[in-house]
Amino acid sequence: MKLALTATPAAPLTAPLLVRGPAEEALRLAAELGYDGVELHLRRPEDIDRVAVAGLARSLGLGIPTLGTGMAAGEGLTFAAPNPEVRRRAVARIREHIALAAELGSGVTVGLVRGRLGQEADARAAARQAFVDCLDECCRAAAAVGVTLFLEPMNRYECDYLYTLDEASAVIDELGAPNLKLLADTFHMNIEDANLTTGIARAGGRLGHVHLVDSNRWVPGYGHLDVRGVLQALAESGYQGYLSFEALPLPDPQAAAREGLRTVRRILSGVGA
Ligand code: LER
Ligand code: MN
Repeated sequence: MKLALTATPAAPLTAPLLVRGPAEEALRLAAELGYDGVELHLRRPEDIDRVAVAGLARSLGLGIPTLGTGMAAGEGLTFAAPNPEVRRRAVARIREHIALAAELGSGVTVGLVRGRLGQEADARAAARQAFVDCLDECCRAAAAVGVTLFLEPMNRYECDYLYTLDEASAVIDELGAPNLKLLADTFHMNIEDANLTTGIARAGGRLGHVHLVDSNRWVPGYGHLDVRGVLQALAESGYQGYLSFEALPLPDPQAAAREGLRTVRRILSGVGA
């Protein structure tokens, strides 16, 4: 398994991301510390100099496993929005990220951008269908340029559907798109999934990306997550992708990036992965 830190040119301090500032600086820090990649969270693709970032990542031997897209939801752009024009703009935004991902060799995350279904039963059903249709359109656009989308279950305090790996797996199976994979975030799983290790085992080959983060949303090693159990389950499921530290920059960004890497590398070697 490979390790990535998370970085953003612009996101609120409360967002669980390690490094803030120009993407090039995050790439240099990742290379210096010994990471394999950097997961970038962008409001829109123009937030970075795509040619410079692609060239620097290549020259440093770093991957960019996925582009985080949640900031679109902060602008009100979501797949489940009742207004079709808003949904069209949400899909257009994700398609911009897909085009960038094709250049960077990365995937694209579908997390907060899926939006909320609301309380009323009929409206919920319509909003869920709108979400599935938008996701299907994005899967087709991504497949045309060889990009994978990662669908991320999230906890009940941040969204109102698709909380567990099982629920997101059902959507993946419903769409049947080979380029739609599951993003398992251990912070959300710790709240919603009844059992992390059996949840990972059931997700199996659908797993495409992992946000490895402790119970308190700090990097692994600072909370009470059974990091070894999770890594063992991932290894047993045959997972070979990235573990991204989508964590709060605490006690400070450098220490979090350094200590998280040290902890997880040590445990990985202990489980033979
Ligand atoms: C996004 O990856 C995520 O985990 C959400 O909770 C957004 O903060
Ligand atoms: Mn996450």
